[in-house]
Amino acid sequence: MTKGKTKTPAKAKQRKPGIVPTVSVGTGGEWHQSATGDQGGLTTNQGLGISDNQNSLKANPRGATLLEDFILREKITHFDHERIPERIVHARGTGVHGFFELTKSLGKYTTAKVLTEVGEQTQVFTRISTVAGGSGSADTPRDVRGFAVKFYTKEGNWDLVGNNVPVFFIQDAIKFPDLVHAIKMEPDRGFPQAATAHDTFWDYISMTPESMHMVMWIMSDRTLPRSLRMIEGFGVHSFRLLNAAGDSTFVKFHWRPKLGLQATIWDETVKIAGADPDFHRRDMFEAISAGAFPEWELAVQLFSEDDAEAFPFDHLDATKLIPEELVPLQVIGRMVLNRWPDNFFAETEQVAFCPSHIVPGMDFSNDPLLQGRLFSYLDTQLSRLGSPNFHQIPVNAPKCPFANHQRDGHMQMAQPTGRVSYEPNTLAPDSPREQPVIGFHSAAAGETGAKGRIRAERFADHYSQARQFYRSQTSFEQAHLASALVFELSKVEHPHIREAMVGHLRHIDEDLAQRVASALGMAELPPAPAAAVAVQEFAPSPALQLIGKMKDTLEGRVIGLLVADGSDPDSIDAVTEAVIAAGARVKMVALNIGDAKLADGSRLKIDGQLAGTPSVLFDAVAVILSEEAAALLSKEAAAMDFVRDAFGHLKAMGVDKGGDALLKKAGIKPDAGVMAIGALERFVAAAKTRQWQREASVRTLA
Ligand code: HDE
Repeated sequence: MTKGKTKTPAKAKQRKPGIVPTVSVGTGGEWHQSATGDQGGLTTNQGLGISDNQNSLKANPRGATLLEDFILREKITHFDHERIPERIVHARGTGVHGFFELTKSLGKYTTAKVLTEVGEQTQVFTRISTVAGGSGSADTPRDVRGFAVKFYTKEGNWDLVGNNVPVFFIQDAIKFPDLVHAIKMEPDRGFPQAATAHDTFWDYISMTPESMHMVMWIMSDRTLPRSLRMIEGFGVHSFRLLNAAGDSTFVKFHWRPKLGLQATIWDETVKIAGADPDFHRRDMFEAISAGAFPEWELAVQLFSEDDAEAFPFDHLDATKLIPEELVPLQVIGRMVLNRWPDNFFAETEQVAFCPSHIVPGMDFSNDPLLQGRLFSYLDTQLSRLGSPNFHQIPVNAPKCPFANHQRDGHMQMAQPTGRVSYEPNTLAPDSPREQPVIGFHSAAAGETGAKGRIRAERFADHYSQARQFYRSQTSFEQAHLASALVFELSKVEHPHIREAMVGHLRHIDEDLAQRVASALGMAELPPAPAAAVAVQEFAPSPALQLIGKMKDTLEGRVIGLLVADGSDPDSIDAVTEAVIAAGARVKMVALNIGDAKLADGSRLKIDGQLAGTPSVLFDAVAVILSEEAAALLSKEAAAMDFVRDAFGHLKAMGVDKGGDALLKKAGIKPDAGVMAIGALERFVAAAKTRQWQREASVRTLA
């Protein structure tokens, strides 16, 4: 038998020892050897060879450090300035390179080559982020995920800067600073970090009825992704496509993960934050290193101005979505992420996305949120990256030629030649000129009506799609959503805020309001606020479920095997083989790291020590133990937690006799999701999903 079949992630690309990269100024990120130091030697930023990198210059062996030590000062000064301002939102992110391949031409609707040249591969850089927390916060708070893709097209960079939720909190950009201030740490106390469960957030939301649809999404399991590889992405706003005749069609963009959607259970999420704050980043890193490249389909919803008129909502309102049942999705391509950045700071931190980066054949809609974003991103990059030349940073630079007469500024890396820096000119016939035919054109959209600080009338319906979302969910998802509201509102100190929120819920669904009110200990339902317009009854949309979008696969999943000295090698082998054949990875967990000595005397490599490798890190578990080991582990709190949590988090569990004994000690009453290790097919099938029916037996949900 083969032991320890765990696929160890391939070693990340490493530079040869001894070849020390030095500066990269003006070289587009290529490293080169020092000019004056020894070959491959350490130098200052001026190329001066460094003779001693361990001792600063002292007046005598026990004397003061001298101000003269310019080498020490250069090194410390550079270090002191290593951080740049983090993003005010979306500070915590994971970035990966890859490509986009078009599979269906949209030539009828657009001239954009990235959407018309079937088979063409366009390089991309994708950054997936949380919104609320700082750059050092954990990966797994309840939060929307940003989903930003930079396409380096032949016609310039196109940034599709979306989220993993198709709607947003507000309808107008002027509200964004207030919304973000309300979400972030409260300014007097500096907490909570990366959490909406506090007074200022819910105070603001309770005063903002347009947020109610988004509230349904963020309280659903969509904001607890199992992996960044298992989330959808949405462009959120309507954009326009323009064809050669100048005709315009509205478009919404959707990313759909090949691995399907998968979420964690709230209690599990909380524990993951402690067990591995980098859970999502590590998962992506390991997947890329192992060659398991995540993939998404790009799909579009296309519709005309007339179609839009007939919708029972306004598509320019970012708190609304267009149900897939109303305008079906057309898959037009795929994105594969296949290369981890060489350097986190240079690429993931310095990448600058701007929704204003579009290419000829595309245009914006009048969505007032999008219109504000068109200003905000360029502005924020200027303060974050400190210079109008941020487009020269390799990760931001277009991969097609680009040229204009913009000059100078902080950190100018290019060295333009010649005496002409203006257009038109007669002095430099080869200098860049306007491109009237293939250059960017805006849609010739007519604008009428009086100027004013106005909200379109049809934006006033705040509850209909919130109701549609809630009523489209399975009963399990509804219970999670109701319980999430209870958790969040229970952290709110001011009763009037809780009551105002429950009042809003009454417009969405009386039963939901009642469930939340009861769990919050309210004697009676608070009054509902006046709604601006009557709530419309929309047909349920199953596409809004997360459970409905899970896939029947084990790919991308990790199964944990709890083993010990004396475990049965054949059982370990059988589970490992079945699980790997189904596309998952396996990790061995034992009381101690190193090797376990199995019943036949062979040795098995252990991947994780029990105390640091709880079952929350796995999608399903198998417990394979000798009876002596089971007795020993029953005195080990981490082992008890391992099985109790796996059970409580609705995971499939495979057990042998010893495993079964451990479960008994832990007080677990086995159900259909707990099976003898021999029932491999059943185990693999159950590991693909959660044991939803078990939930009522392990948790009181609202
Ligand atoms: Fe952003 N948003 N946003 N946003 N956003 C930023 O730009 C802003 C909104 C989104 O991985 C900032 O570079 C305004 C919606 C993503 O680097 C900033 C408004 C959607 C990222 C900014 C919105 C997004 C950002 C902060 C309301 C989904 C991370 C740092 C009008 C469609 C990109 C930065 C990355 C980042 C402004 C609302 C997505 C401040 C004013 C809606 C994925 O410019």
